[in-house]
Amino acid sequence: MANGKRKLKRWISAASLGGLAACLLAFPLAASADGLDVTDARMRVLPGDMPAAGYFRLDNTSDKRVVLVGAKSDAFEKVELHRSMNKDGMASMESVSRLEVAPDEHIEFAPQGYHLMLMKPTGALSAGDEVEITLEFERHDPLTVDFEAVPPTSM
Ligand SMILES: [Cu+2]
Repeated sequence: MANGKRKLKRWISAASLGGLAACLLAFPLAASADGLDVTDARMRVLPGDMPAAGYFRLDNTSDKRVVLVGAKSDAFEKVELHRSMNKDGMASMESVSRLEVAPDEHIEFAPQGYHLMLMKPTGALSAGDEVEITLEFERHDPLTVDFEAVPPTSM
């Protein structure tokens, strides 16, 4: 049931772009809307209640600056934008309130850098699951992306 709904949603978003683009969009775990492309969306899941980390690449193909300001998901009670850093040899992370992407630029959320901190999962997650996460922007419609859950070792 849930799976059927997800497939339908993906079909609709692909169909809205029409023609050849629809074929290209049939690749899983990619989403596009109005000058934004998200690819390689994946999420490292850890056992139990530990937070998961979400990674992806966001391309701004529009001629305007876009600003990522947050994310949310029904699968987690809390989602924050974070950046990992190394201070005096100590690994730490800080939360990021906004992240600008200039036209024709991209940002990469990847291990040791920017990540979505996905806290308090509302249900059990395991590798292979697909979870919808909605990215939120300043002055741009939100974009919902399927993230694939992967084990920590596959990053
Ligand atoms: Cu974090």
